Amino acid sequence: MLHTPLSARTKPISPQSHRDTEKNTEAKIRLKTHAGKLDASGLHFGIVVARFNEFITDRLLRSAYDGLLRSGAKDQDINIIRVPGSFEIPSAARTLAETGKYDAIICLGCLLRGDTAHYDVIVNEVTRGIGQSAQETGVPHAFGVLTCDTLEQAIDRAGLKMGNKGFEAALAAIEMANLKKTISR
Ligand code: DLZ
Repeated sequence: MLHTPLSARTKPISPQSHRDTEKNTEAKIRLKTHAGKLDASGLHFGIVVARFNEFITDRLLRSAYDGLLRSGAKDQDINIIRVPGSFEIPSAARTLAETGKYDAIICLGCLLRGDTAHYDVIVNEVTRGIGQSAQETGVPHAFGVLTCDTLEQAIDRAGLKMGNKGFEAALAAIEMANLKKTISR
């Protein structure tokens, strides 16, 4: 059987038509892409915040709260639940999520390696617990639990050199709450 050479089968593509195809592809991808808006108006949030390392978690809380209000959330639509330490965050987050009253839960805590025996085990447990609560309840949970080696690193992430992870968690919660509404329609 005779084979047609590849060069004879394929038409050469001009650079212009190649650029057009690329532009079309980009436009199509843009049309098909969904991302949650950063608009918190009409949404309800639960914030679960650990008291342990309160010097840090208070800063995370203030910034998360500020992020929600600046994005249009109403004061009365935000509930704050305090728990003793990060270890208690997942169970409280789950209880809140299961009420069905919240569009997203924001989890805030600070685990310091120096302070915590079995640090890695606790970090894994808190992370797994928050993820599991999110997946099993279907309510977005934002992870604002700092896991740091030193207090200095935690301070940097609670408003100093590395921004504020509480604020970032609030924005993630807003985005995911809106995304859930968009993609579950
Ligand atoms: C006990 C403890 C220790 C040693 N370190 C921390 C920490 O660095 N960050 C934190 O959020 N919590 C810590 N805790 C408290 C535990 O999370 C938990 O509250 C207690 O073990 C009671 O269950």
